[in-house]
Amino acid sequence: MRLSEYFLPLLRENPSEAQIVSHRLMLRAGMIRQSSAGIYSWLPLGLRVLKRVEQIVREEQDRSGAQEILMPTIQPAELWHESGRYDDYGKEMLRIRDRHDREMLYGPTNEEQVTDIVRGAIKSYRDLPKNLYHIQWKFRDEVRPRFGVMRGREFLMKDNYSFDVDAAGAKHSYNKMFLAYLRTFARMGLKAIPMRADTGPIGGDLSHEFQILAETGESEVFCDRAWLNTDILAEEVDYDSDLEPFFRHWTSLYAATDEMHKPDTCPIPSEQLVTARGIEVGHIFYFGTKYSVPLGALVAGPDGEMVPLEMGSYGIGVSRLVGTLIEANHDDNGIIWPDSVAPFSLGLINLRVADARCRAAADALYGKLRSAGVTVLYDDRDESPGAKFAAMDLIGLPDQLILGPRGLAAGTIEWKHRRSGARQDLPIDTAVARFVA
Ligand code: 5CA
Repeated sequence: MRLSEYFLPLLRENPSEAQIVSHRLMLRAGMIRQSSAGIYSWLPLGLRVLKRVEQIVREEQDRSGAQEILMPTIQPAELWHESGRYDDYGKEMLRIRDRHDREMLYGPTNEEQVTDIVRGAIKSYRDLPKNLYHIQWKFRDEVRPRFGVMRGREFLMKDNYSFDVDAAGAKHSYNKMFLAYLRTFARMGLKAIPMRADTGPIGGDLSHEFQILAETGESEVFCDRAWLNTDILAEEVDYDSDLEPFFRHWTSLYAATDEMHKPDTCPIPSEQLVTARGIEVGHIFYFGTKYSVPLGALVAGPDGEMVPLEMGSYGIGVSRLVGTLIEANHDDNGIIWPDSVAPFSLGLINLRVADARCRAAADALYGKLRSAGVTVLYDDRDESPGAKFAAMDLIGLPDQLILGPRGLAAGTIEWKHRRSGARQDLPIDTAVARFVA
């Protein structure tokens, strides 16, 4: 993409409404614009990152055996009357009436809707287990939307729902998601600590939140100091094996959110306990028959008896992750994208567009990189070098190639690694090969 043609409305000044660094940088880097409180438009650069995050989430859901569907954003109120949650959900739910005066709502979550789909389609334990996910916009009329996409009113969530015939099967489904979540966040270079959590309006009694430790986090969390030195890698584990040992291993170190942490009964000594702030990027729940009983989602079990489905639900804040990734990866000059989610992998800067030789060499390099499949943002604008360096650092692409008349005369181009700041002159002829995966 040529920057001269790209829609990238950068802001020079820090927007006064932004209190945390990710919100500031998303606005300054032209990734989002606010539409109304807690509701945003995603501009080209921001959308590329959102799509990459979404794709990692999707790949790990698929790998776990979950199947993608797409449910609507607007739901009929009847389903929520059936489950009894229509009144419970209170002011957070955006309620709508259609032209026939039917009660509708903009979905804050989809337990009822997916249970309705499954109850009509699955009649026997032989068709279980099933795990269905979708990546869809949600609306919650939050009292205090804030911090940009971190606590929005409209936000993108990956949510999925598991259906099993009995509690043992449901726990296996829970463990699979536990594994999928550790893998998902690790692939983004994030350290998400699984913490015992409260179930709130979703219900149930087994629940974990995945928390990224960060000063700007909205949750107060408590964990064993040993977590600080524990790496969480995208482990290769067979999803069909017994996942209990894996689950036990990753829950053996103490970690709890503030609703679950009880100082009096905390199992570890106070000098071993860390109190910190966390960003909740995922939340998983096992709630058994909470929805299947009122909605009448029953299947014939192995002995022919009709039994209610055992269910769990699992959420990842896809749009929140974009802000979280910036909270975890930035410096004074701007964003530093991890390779796995970067909107482009390389920024190519032509320092002297008025110079015909520089332009020809930069154009040729741009062409070669594109043919090699490298995603490149090419700064071919007629701007000062300082403005170009600042823009490239602000948007945070992992690598930069800087071409100027002096290097060109010597047959070299400067490579700058955004994260380390390391710089090196590379021969122009072989530079492309270095960035081909
Ligand atoms: N039905 C369940 C799981 S599918 C559910 O709704 N869980 S949740 O309420 O915990 O939300 C799942 C994830 O969505 C959270 O972990 C968080 O990362 C994200 N999320 C929740 N509310 C917001 C919000 N207002 N803005 C941005 N992300 C949010």
